[in-house]
Amino acid sequence: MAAKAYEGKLVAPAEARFAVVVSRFNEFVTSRLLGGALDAFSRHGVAEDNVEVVWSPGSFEIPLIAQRLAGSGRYAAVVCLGAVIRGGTDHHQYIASEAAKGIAQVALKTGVPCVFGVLTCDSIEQAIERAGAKSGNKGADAAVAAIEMANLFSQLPGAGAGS
Ligand code: INI
Repeated sequence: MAAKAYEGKLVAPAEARFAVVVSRFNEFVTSRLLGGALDAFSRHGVAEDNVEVVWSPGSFEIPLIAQRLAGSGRYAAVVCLGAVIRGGTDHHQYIASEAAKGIAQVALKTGVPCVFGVLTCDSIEQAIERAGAKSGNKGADAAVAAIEMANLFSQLPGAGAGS
């Protein structure tokens, strides 16, 4: 028996709009994640007019902004970009875990794919490596995941917001 299978292609549905929420905290890293995400959208044929960028003060605030955007019904997916880097205290752990939990909750609550492109690193070097140096660009990876999810959701039964 050949069961029907669904699989997202790396092709954005026609006229699909994407939102990118990007944290200003550690901007020297996050601006590179944003550059990677915008480049990936462009190289996958998403028109510049169909990508909108919203700056967040820090990664902690990303979920609330993502919720507003996802709830608008305007976007096929929301890409969340930030860089949480370990400091001298455990402050960064609270920020990273709230960002991760919050972004997941927004996706589940709204039904709109919200992609986790928040780096959680022990050092600035690790963050730079993941923002366009030797470990690739996690912003680009997040944009590609958003395209895949938008494509998958355009096929799956039970269309949600933005699809
Ligand atoms: N925000 C980050 O995005 N990354 C960090 O590493 C970070 N650290 O470590 O402090 C950070 N703090 C700011 C935080 O996200 C909030 O903007 C702030 O606490 C105000 O709510």
